[in-house]
Amino acid sequence: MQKDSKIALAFCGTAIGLLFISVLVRGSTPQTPLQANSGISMENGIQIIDMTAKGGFSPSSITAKAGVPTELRVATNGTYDCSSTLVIPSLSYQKTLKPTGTETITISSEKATGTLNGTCGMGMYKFQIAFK
Ligand SMILES: [Cu+2]
Repeated sequence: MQKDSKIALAFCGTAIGLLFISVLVRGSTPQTPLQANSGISMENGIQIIDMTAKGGFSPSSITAKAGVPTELRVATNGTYDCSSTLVIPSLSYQKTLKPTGTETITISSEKATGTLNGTCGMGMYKFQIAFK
């Protein structure tokens, strides 16, 4: 039990380190910076929330419109850390995503209310969507 959580910690720690390095590397090349709520758009009346999963979830804090049929699109790109396992308790959703790809999670307008919490497989990386 304790050994497991230590391994998980090391796992997450390594992932955070890699993310840090990738941020540093990315900082040297001009690219569109990720901003809060930059991942929200509307497509044919459906609210699309774009998020990436790699060394955690980005953006990890999102404000979206409530009562709107929503799709959460989680993109992985060479994601081998534990954020490739996505857990959203309120949707009874748990899945290990492909290392590279996009997973679409449908959130009905009834469910698009309040705060939706998600975590990685070990509950260390978190994200939150506040439907307002
Ligand atoms: Cu984790």
